[in-house]
Formats: sequence, structure tokens, C-alpha cells
Amino acid sequence: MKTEIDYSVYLVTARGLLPEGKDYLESLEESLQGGVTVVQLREKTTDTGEFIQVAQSTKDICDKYNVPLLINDRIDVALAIDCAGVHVGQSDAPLSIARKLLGDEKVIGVSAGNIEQAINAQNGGADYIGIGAVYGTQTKDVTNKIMGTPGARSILAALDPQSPIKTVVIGGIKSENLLRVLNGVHEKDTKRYLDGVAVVSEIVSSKNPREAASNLSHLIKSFRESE
Ligand code: TZP
Ligand code: MG
Repeated sequence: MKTEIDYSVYLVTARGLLPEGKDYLESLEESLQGGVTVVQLREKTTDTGEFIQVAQSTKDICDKYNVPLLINDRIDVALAIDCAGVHVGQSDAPLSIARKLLGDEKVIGVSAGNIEQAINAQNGGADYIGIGAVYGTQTKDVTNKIMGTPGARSILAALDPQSPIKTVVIGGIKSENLLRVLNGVHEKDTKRYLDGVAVVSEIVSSKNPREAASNLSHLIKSFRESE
């Protein structure tokens, strides 16, 4: 069975961005206690052996909180640890290949930086798209790809309202700008609501990841209640 994912507070990991002295797994566990609803393990320079070990220990903690784990880029690692699925970017394995390798029971997310990429992901059977970068970020080189909330809104508006695809936005999202993001993306013409927000540094670089996650979680809940 494909894992049902609540995308509301989507944590993308970055072991390199932890505050000094903060342990990765401890930070992860605290963020889960704070209300993270889905985790993506993102490792850019880790050898395969270590990657599998980190993925397994990440999954063990996610399992404890019943939170699904996705793996960035590496279909082999996702298969090795049998987690919920993967997230692929535009220069990673194409969606059709990822689907062939993973089968229909795994979740596949695709990065979408424009309408064409989003429509291709939708038509190719992606489970969700990660739309961004909404704002500037120090976490990834996204120069030229900052779309602002109008750009994200136009992508949501271009999706087929009948499609089951889910949507999250990423890039520079903090609790202090979250309501601006949600309000900016959720204009009436989108006919579609965001399913969540993905963050890296707001949670990972925090000395108190539990509180950082909990702030995001409460803001999203109160925004949804007010809609
Ligand atoms: N993809 C687009 S922006 C980004 C990724 C992985 C990084 C977002 O990081 P942060 O720290 O939440 O701005
Ligand atoms: Mg990638």
C-alpha cells in the first residue's frame, strides 16, 4: 500500500546545517516531537555505505513517530531501507524511470521550478511536487529560480484541479513569513490549496527544532482553520 502522507510540515534534512554541538538524530527526534509530518533525507556528498546507514537510522526514528521518510535523489537507498519513497529533482532520474524502479506503491515527489515542469510531473504520475524556490535561501544555490509567491501561485493554478497530485512550496520559508507564503499562494484563482511547506534551515539550524517545528505546525493549522 502506498503511504498516505500529510505534507503539512515537511522537513528536508541537512546534516551540515546543524548548530554546533547538536546531534543529527537528536535534532530530528525533537523536530518530530514538535510536529514535523514528513521527512526527506537529503545528503549531497555522502558515500553509499554511509548513506544507507544514515537512512536506516533516520527511518528508525521516523517509524517511532509514524512519520514517513522520503530519500532525496537516491532510488537505490530508498529501496535498500524500504522507506515511503523518493524525491527527485529535474536532473535526477526521470520520473518514468523512478516509477519503473520503485513501482506504484512508493511515493515519488518531483521538484518543479516552472509550470512546464509541474505539468510534466502531474501528467507523469508524480505523487507531489516541490515548488520553488519561493524565496532566496542560503541552503541551496537557487539564483535565477526565485519565483516569489506569485510564481508558486501560477504553478498551482496551472495544475488540473481533478489531479490527485499534492503540492508543497520550498525556499526561504520561516515561521515569520509563513502566513505571507500561505496567503500569497492561496489566492482564489488557484482552485487548489497547498498541502504543506518544506523547510530546511528553519528547523535544522535551530537550537530548538521542537519549537521551530511546532511554530510552523500551529501557524499552518490556524491558517487552515481561518480559510
Ligand atoms: N530546493 C529549493 S530551495 C531548497 C531546496 C532544497 C532549500 C531550502 O532551504 P531553506 O533553508 O528552507 O531555505
Ligand atoms: Mg536532486
